[in-house]
Amino acid sequence: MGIVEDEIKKFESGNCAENAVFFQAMEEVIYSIAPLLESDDKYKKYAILERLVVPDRIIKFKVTWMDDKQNIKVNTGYRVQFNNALGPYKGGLRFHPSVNEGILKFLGFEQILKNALTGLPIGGGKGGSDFDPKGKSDFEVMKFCSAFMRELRKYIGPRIDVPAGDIGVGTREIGYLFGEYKKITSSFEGVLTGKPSFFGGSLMRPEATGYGAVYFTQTMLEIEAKESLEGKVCTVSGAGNVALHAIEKLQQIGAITVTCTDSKGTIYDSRGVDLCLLKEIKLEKRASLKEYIKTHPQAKYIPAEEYPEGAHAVWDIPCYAAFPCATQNELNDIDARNLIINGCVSVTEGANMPSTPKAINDFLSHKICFAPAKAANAGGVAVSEFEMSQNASMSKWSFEKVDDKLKLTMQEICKRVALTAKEYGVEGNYVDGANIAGFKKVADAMIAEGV
Ligand code: NDP
Ligand code: 2IT
Repeated sequence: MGIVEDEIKKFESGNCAENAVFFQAMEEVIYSIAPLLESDDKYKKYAILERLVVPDRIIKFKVTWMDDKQNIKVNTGYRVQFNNALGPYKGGLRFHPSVNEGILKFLGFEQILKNALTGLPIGGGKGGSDFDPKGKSDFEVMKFCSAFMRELRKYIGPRIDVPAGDIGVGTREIGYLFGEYKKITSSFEGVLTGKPSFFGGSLMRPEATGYGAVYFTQTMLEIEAKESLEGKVCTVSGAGNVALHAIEKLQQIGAITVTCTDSKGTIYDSRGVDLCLLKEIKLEKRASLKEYIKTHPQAKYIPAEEYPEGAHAVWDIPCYAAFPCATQNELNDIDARNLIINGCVSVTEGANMPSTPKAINDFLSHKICFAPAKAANAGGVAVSEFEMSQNASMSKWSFEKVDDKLKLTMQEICKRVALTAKEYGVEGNYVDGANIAGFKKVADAMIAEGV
């Protein structure tokens, strides 16, 4: 039995349906780092893998709140404090009805290696709730956030654990969470990132993940001697924080972005999507993408259920570069084949683990430039760390300063990942490069810190 099978077997007993996405994330890392484990027995000696795949702690709590009709509601809240070898636990909060321990373990595990790749002093964690902000009034969201923070605040702190946003948690939610923390503790401190910029939030945090994914892609295409994104057709999935800002940056550099999606359907606008309208629909009205065609009848709206089972309309539209920016496993092997047949050259994961393992294998075997999430979407957490820095020194950086630092960080991550892949004999494989580079950094810290 090879080292990969040996390692995977150790964890098999925990592989239940709820943990499927966590195992998917973990198996990918084990496959990638096998050459490292084989070449240096210190990782085995210090049982790094066994220690890395088990969170330091999982906090689970009840959240009771009252809706606008005075009905009492109960949700479950979580914080997975995964690993703090490199710095305080750091990672987002997700509010979505699908949230469970398995999803948060997958996200927390990815976050450890992602944060390591940034080169900044941050560990990995993730949290959230099965609360669904969709269709709730501002007051209901506020009441939920207050109740959530009344429990969460016992476990977090600027040097302990610093949550931020993710799906369903944006500037509005972080504002309410921060307000409650401050009321309880009387302490105005950087305990959350992604705060509104007029009270402690970093400029450019909302833009950071999407912009960062584009900066990463530009560097990757340069390293791989491919044509740049200027003037090229791009497809993007999602219509939330990451997707909208990826579209924004792509438009700024002269690419033509023709799609976006939400959970109900896809917009295809061959003239390039109207970003102002999208922001109005998704950020202000919090409505369905279907509204887009009222203003732009030339565009197509494809409802999710009308597309053949097993494939996604957005990945069947010819493009030079694709940016999956919605959610996990939204791009499968059928989608990958459609992209490849249609001449796609580059795929960048703005979302966390949007491509299935089979899709990734197809991309790699067809020499598509493939930028994995933990490297390509690290711009969000990097600017979160910049926000922690600003809060700790009571300072405020300009938009230009943050943007310059973000660009540099993404370029450095990309180069390090490419170099690591080359060093380990898998040149051009950014998946292995990212996993090896991230793992090494955390593992070496764990060894140096003792058991
Ligand atoms: P948002 O909540 O702002 O937007 C999420 C988007 O994805 C929405 O358009 C939503 O559609 C769609 N979506 C969510 N779940 C599903 C689903 N099950 N099926 C289809 N579509 C879905 O989240 P973000 O933009 O912040 O996050 C998107 C991805 O990026 C996630 O994977 C997140 O983990 C990752 N990420 C986010 C970072 C950040 O800084 N925010 C940083 C790094 C990664 P609808 O509106 O219909 O719900
Ligand atoms: O997945 C992610 O990197 C995030 N949701 C952002 C985490 C953060 O702490 O900014």
